[in-house]
Amino acid sequence: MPIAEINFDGIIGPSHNYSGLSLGNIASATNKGLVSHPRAAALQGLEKMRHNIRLGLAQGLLLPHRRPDRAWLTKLGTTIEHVPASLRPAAFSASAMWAANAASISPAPDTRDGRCHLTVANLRTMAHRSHEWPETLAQLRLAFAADAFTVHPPVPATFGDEGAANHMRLSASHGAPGVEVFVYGHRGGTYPVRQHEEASRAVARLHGLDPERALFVCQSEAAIAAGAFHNDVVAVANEHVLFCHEQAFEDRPAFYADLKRLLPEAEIVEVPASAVTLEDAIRSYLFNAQLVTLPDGAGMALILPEEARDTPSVWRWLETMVAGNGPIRRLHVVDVRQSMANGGGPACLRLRIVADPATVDARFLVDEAKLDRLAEVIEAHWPEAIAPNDLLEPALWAQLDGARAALLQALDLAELA
Ligand code: SUG
Repeated sequence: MPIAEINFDGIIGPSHNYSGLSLGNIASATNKGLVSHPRAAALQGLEKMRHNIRLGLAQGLLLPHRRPDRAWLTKLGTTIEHVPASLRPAAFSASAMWAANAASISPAPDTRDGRCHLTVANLRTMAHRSHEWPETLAQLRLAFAADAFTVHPPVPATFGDEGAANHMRLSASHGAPGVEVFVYGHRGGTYPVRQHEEASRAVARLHGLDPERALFVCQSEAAIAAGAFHNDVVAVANEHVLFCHEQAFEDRPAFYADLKRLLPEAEIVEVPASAVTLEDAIRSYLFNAQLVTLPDGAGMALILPEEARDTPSVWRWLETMVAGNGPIRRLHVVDVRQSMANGGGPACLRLRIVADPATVDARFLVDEAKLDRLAEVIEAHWPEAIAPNDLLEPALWAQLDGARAALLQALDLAELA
């Protein structure tokens, strides 16, 4: 089978909760302390996958991580029974669901050795995400064990790396050599910068990219300060199309000129601030859409969160766009409200890998029948609701352990136990 885009969605874990852990992520801060609905959340995630399978797209999955993370607490000199309140939510976070932060990917056509390279993100800036990488590494080493891939451990934690959420690839087609764009931050107003330039440059070297075809672009301070804690909150790319907000990058004329020089067929669909403010873009997650190429020459489509349709300036702009003659032809809306309430839209939930699906461990690929089986596991084992104080309850810890065991069994992935 030829090289294709495969989206690996993170299954939303049974400990999904709203703890307000991410400074600079406005939804996370706003919804701190609300009651979450892990079962509904995970089912929303499955329905997004089903939606995309029905569009004819290849679909994979990544698993929720073991929560509470007792091994991490051991390293911090404590246990789940004695953990201080300041650390407890971080030990329970289901944040591995946002698979766009799992790793950075350079597909085979871009690399010196002709392999697809993956570097696991260290996610060092946020405590609750800094302990994702060991299990992400274990899963990726299993899923991408074939010779077609090289899976790298994270770059040293001195330099923050948040994976594919700060990386875009543009190419004439998925199988053609691409231009890889690494977006880092220098300043974020009062908010932290999560992607460090040195981490991005290290990933490009590790992947064996042609230095002439890798661009390093600074995210605008205004975007980070307005709540775009990752570049994928203000920009997304697919094949030859870059879809972005006017204020996404610090020096956009230089970036656009470099891109056009390296990929003359690049089309930049820029949304002006006069039509959609940064605030509306961030509130609606307009750019956290999945921009996909539809099979059978039907052009490109945006898979958007419902919040984009609910935001008048955004929906007006989108309807005008698809009525015109641009490369993005269709709009699809999905309900991922439980994830959105923590600042994770459709694109956050997926890690995009361009590869031959036949080279991936089939246990990490999904079809509708597998989604049906997963829905049964989720219905039976995921908590209906989690309120902040529930994290103190041993009955919840036991339910989380049971949910994980049932999922691993359903996916035949006992190696991860
Ligand atoms: O890292 N939210 C995640 C959202 C990640 C979105 N991913 C991309 N943009 N690709 C984050 O800020 C909130 C968890 C909490 O507050 O309980 C959280 O981690």
